[in-house]
Amino acid sequence: MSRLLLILTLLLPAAVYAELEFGDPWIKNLPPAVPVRAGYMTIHNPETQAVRIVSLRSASFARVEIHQTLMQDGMMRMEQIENLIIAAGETLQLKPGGIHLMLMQPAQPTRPGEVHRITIEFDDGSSQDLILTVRK
Ligand SMILES: [Cu+2]
Repeated sequence: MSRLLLILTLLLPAAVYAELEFGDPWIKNLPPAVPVRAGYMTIHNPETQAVRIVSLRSASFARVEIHQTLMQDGMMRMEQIENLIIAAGETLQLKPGGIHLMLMQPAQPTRPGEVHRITIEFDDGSSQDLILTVRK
């Protein structure tokens, strides 16, 4: 009996730890000549503890980063957020002109209607998958 319990425990996915809720995750489509895409959504942390995102990856893009858009001396520029912390109960808006996912070098030209999977990795070693839909 205890052996069975141990096996069951080992089979549990690590992603059980942090379960973020994603609202309306989407990617803004751009012509094939443009080497990056931006991803937007709301992220809600329903847990009683803060979660820290340390990296993102996708088979669809060479690199995935979290960026923040800043105005500096009247110029728009983007800065990478290395560790995005979402407080307990917090809902974060990723939107044009603010925080966004930066999806670099698509493996294939993106098309409206298709979906892409991104894996989010947390500081405790767990991960969670996210599906984004490409829109015009
Ligand atoms: Cu960016």
